[in-house]
Parts: sequence; C-alpha cells; structure tokens
Amino acid sequence: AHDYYKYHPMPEISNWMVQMAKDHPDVVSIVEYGQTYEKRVIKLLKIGVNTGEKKKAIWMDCGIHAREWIAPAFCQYFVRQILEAYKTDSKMGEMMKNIDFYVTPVLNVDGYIYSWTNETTRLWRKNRSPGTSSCNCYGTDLNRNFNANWGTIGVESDCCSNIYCGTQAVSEPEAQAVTYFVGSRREDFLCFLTIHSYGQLLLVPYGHPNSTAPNYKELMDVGLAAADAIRKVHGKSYTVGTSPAVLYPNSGSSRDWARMQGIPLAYTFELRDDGTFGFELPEDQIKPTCEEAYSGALHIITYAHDK
Ligand code: ING
Ligand code: ZN
Repeated sequence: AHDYYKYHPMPEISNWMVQMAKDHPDVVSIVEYGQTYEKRVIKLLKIGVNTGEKKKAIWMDCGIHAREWIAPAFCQYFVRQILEAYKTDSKMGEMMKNIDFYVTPVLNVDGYIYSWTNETTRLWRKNRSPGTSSCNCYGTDLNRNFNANWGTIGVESDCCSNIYCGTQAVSEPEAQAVTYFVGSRREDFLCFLTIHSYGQLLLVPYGHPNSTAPNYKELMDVGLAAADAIRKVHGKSYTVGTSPAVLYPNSGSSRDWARMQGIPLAYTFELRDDGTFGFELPEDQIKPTCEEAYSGALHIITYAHDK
C-alpha cells in the first residue's frame, strides 16, 4: 500500500495517481493539462461526484517549487482524506456533489525529478528550462512567472538567481498549463490553494505592496480562522497576511494571478517548519504537518462552498 508518511519520487506519485483513479472510478479521473520544458506530462486528479450538472471547483497545486517535498506529500494526503471522508462525513459528501476538486500533486515535474537526482541537486527550486544565449544557468522561478505585475518587484532578471522571473510573463510551459487550465474555467473556481514550504504562513493576495485585494478583509478573516483550525491540531502557529506584510513583496505569483482572474479565495500555504529543518523536513513530520494543513485547507474550502 502507498505510504503517505514517506516522500515519493515522481514515478511512484504517477503510479499512485493511476491507482487512485482505478480504485475510485466513479469519483476520480486523471486530467493531463500541460507539458513541462522537458516534455513530461503535467497532470491532476479531478475528484467529485458526477452529477451531470455544471459544478463549482476548487484548485490545489503542490510542488511548484522542486525542493519543497512536503507539498506533494500534502496533496497526496489531501486526496486520500477527502476520498475517505466523503463516504462517512455528510458535509464532505455534500461538497463532493457540488464541487470538483482539481489537485495537481506535482506541478514542477522536471524540477521535482531533478531534486531527487542526488545530494547536490536536492535543494533545486526552479523549473529546468535553460537560460538565454547571454546567460548560462538553468531554471525560471515558476512562482515569479505568472501574469500578475510580472517582473516588477521581488524578482531577479539574472537567470542564475533562484527568483529569476523568466524572459516574459508566462514564458514557462508549466505556468502556461495552469494559466490556460484555470483561466479557461475561472468562473467555476471558488478557491485557489497553492502549497509551498516552509515558514508556517498563510499568504493572501497581493504580493505587490501597491495593490489590495477587494475582499482583503474576507481573505484575512477566513485565513485567520484557518490558522486557528491549524493550531488546534498540533499547536503550531501559522502567520496570516500578505507577503509584503509578513516577509517581503513579490510579483508574478500564481496566487496573485488567480485573484486577478476573479477567483475570490486565493491562498499560498507555507507548510512546516519554522526553519529548523527547512526544505529537508524529516519524514516523521509528514503526518502531523498534513493533519494540521488539512484542517486549515478544509476550513477555507468549507467556507468557499457554504458562502
Ligand atoms: N515561498 C513563496 C515564494 O514564491 C513567498 C511565497 C513570497 C513567501 C514572498 C514570502 C514572500 O517565494 C516559497 N517558500 O517558495
Ligand atoms: Zn515555494
């Protein structure tokens, strides 16, 4: 059986996706919605009861940054939990009827595989597209490449930087895949959750210091309530706010792009820890991290559904 409390290399995650679709053919299907720079398929699990009606949707992506291994582990846990809960829990049963969950366990597939190659590449962050003729490094930061005040703040134009924003907005195929898939159904999405590590934060739009989300208060109220839900599970504190308020500003994030598309509840989760282990979170923390983050995510999703 799949061990949810270990980190898995990409082929095991792909096999797990196939198995989930096989085990739950009535509610789970695999959707291939893009290609990476190195021509690998980007895929998600679509989870929901097929009612024949047009449904609302929830977006969750994990692994946009290669080294943040706890994020794909959380997406796998999340999928298992909602599939278990929907059989026994009437609220989840109701949500599965009204909503389709679109969950991408690993968005930056090339980068994730690269981070599994050996110890020297373990902390790779970006995708694997080569630089331009005038720059010899690999990789664009996908969370600086979206069309949201692209290239204006909290980025680098040096392609060797870990926060290199790319040659232009949405230059990267991985960012294109999300932009096209979500953008073409933007009215359906109630909620956009993008999962990172580390820092124990819930970030709300916008990363740009000069713009404020029209529903900033709602985003903060729901985020603070989600942080309370997280704290109740294992006592961990998550800080809620915009990235300029909490740390530093940035542009071109997928969360800001999603909010600009009109998706009201857009959040970045920064999972454990506080920096003790950082990206190399020990496997014995996968379970508690997923348990608390599930509680926070479920709070936001339930709010989005009931609203
Ligand atoms: N953090 C995100 C990043 O793209 C972020 C989100 C942005 C956090 C700005 C704080 C400030 O950098 C990680 N860990 O990737
Ligand atoms: Zn990240």
